Amino acid sequence: MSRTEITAVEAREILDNRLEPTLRVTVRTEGGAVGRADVPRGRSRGVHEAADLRDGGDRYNGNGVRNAVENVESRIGPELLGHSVTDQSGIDALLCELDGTADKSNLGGNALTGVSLAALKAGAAAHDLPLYRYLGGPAATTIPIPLVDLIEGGELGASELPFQEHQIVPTGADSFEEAIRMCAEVYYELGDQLAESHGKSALSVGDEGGYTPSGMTDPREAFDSILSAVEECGYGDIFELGSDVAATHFYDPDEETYQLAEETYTRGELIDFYAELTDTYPLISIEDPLEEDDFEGFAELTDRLDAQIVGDDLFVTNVSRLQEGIDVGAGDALLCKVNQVGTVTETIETVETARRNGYAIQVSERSGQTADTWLAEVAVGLHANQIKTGTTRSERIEQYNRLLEISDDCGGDYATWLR
Ligand code: 2PG
Ligand code: MG
Repeated sequence: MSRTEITAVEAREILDNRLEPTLRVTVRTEGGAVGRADVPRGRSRGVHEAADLRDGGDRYNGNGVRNAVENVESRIGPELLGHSVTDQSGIDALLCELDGTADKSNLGGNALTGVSLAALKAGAAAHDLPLYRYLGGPAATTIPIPLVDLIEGGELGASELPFQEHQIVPTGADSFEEAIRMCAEVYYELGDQLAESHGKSALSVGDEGGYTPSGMTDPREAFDSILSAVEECGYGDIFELGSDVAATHFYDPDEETYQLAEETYTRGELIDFYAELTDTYPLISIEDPLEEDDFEGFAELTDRLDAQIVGDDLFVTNVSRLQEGIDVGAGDALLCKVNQVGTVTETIETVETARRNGYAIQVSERSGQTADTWLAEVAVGLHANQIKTGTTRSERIEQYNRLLEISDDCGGDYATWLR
């Protein structure tokens, strides 16, 4: 028996930052290597994502994952025994075969994600390498630029803002450490200003740790507030702006219109609105500006605006959907979420396809996750030039803390913005 052979696959139900259940999967090898991974969960999910298997019933309002745990331990685990953790693509192919569905609804995309990531971590442990180095090789030395969500709306924040995230992007920083410090200082200053303008309740934070000022309904007001804090800190030349619009969530498919607060926009009007925003603000990244099946509209925006257009619900980290986008010129950045597609190998394939076609890579958290720091490792290991992992709350901060360590560990260079 080789030391890298899998001898046990275990799973349990744990809780994420929303106090909702998720899976923790452990893979053990003959040589004593252990890989343990927690599975994240989105709230503003795309309809084309891999299925997230939930138990239903009353327990945890239907969100229990005992069936997914059972699938890992009884249906997946026994099939993996004896396989080497170093054969990630073989393990992932077997997972897909065992599931046998296109959307991973048989065993659960969450069950597959947990096993795939735990095997990856066990592979790193078996080689006595940090995960980012095992995944990315000696060239994994770039620390991605963070897109930090300072004001939250949409499905993730208790505010009336239609856009989900209003981000700062420290493209002008010299190092990741400096970037994070300046982001933190802007965050404090913004808090002071919002408390004054919108009352102390504005300091409540959403799922990703951004502020949720009540009474703010216009994205321009959010961008103005952020820029005012940036200016007050004297960091005008460091920061640009980004947004995850998550437009599907305010799209009315019957009317084919978008509802932004009190105003109804046609698709064309919304595209014009983005053009106005990029003319007015230093807005360099717009994620999901239109509903999740509008490849054509994404292509129009990619062509028309200088800002990068990021596909999240559009691509769902799925290589076929990305290829559809590449074919028509939709988007020029990939949002990368392992659990959207379900395995590490499929994620790598999508990322490599994106890179070959000139897309930027933004590795992203989910709004529901734990303090497991595989996200930071995977971002560096996949040579991503951007990371999105929220703002305050420990499950977000731990990713920044791990990136700070990785930066020291590998003498990492801070990434450059691609366009
Ligand atoms: C998004 C994400 C994370 P969720 O839309 O990009 O920011 O939200 O994880 O809820 O899908
Ligand atoms: Mg998104």
